[in-house]
Amino acid sequence: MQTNELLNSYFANDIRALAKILTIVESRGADLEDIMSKIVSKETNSYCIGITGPPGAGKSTIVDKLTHILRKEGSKVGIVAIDPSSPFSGGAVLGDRIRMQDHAGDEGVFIRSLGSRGSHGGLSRATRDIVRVMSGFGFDYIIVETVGVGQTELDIMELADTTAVILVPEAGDTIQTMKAGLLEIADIFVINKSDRPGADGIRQGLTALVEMSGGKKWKIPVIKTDALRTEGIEELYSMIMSHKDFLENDPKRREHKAKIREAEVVQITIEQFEKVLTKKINSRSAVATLVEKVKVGKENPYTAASNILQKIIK
Ligand SMILES: Nc1nc2c(ncn2[C@@H]2O[C@H](COP(=O)(O)OP(=O)(O)OP(=O)(O)O)[C@@H](O)[C@H]2O)c(=O)[nH]1
Ligand SMILES: [Mg+2]
Repeated sequence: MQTNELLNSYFANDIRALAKILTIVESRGADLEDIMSKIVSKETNSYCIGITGPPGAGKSTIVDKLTHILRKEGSKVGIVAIDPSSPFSGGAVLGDRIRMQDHAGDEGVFIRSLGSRGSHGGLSRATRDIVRVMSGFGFDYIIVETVGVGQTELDIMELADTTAVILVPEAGDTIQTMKAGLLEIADIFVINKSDRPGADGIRQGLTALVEMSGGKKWKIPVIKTDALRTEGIEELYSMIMSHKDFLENDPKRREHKAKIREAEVVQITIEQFEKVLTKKINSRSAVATLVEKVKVGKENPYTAASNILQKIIK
């Protein structure tokens, strides 16, 4: 299908066109810039919710239950499940698909899994674009589920408007070692699996952590859930809505968004430059000669690389 045709179908709300565009986004395909620039120039109103936390904390179960509430409110929901440790797109997160089969056949819910393989090392870039493509398609809420509490999540979570960090009663050590990091990421703390012992202790610990950090306009709420039995999910939903209201009135939000856009344009430029450069390296015969020399051991790769760069810049 031609790019234009594909975009027309996408804008006409064809779910297959959406899926195809997402595949191009994941593989950072040739038409990426063209497609993205047309999609991004359309104003949208969608709200991005980040759900992050250690493996098996119950993130997918929470996403599933939240989706039910959002659907009842009449909102359309796009879900992106990211597993950076998975070499296969949609492999390790297959469980998510099964768990969320509940929503199969519901046109108001669209689920996409993303492993590290499809994204060519640019997981946060691919995720950002996937969220854009979903929001251009008209989903009111886009939920991004990501595993772990670390740097990748920080990157990815920058694009979420509201981020909930999901912990479990056994997470005492994680909280101790991750204090500052957790506070930086979380807009809401969730202690899931609160049917198990220790939930109240963790809750006190987290509340103390929030109190100590003090002085912020948004005080991070700490809530308990039992996602399996759908307990506390309504509260989580209402906390997300409170944070959404808070952001709408927060002047700092615009500054924050501006900073993200700034970082983004640099990222995109580098990515495009890399593509141009790769093309040139592969197409020039003078470069090929140099590469050939390296291959047979007549030149070292460092000197060759410097020479290649010189040739291309000229
Ligand atoms: N006891 C209990 N089990 C739960 C709860 N929430 C989820 N689980 C179970 O915990 C397991 C993991 O749940 P998931 O929702 O897949 O967790 P996840 O965080 O998405 O897992 P990964 O994506 O693999 O990191 C499943 O067997 C769930 O049924 C809860 O509140 N209490
Ligand atoms: Mg999951």
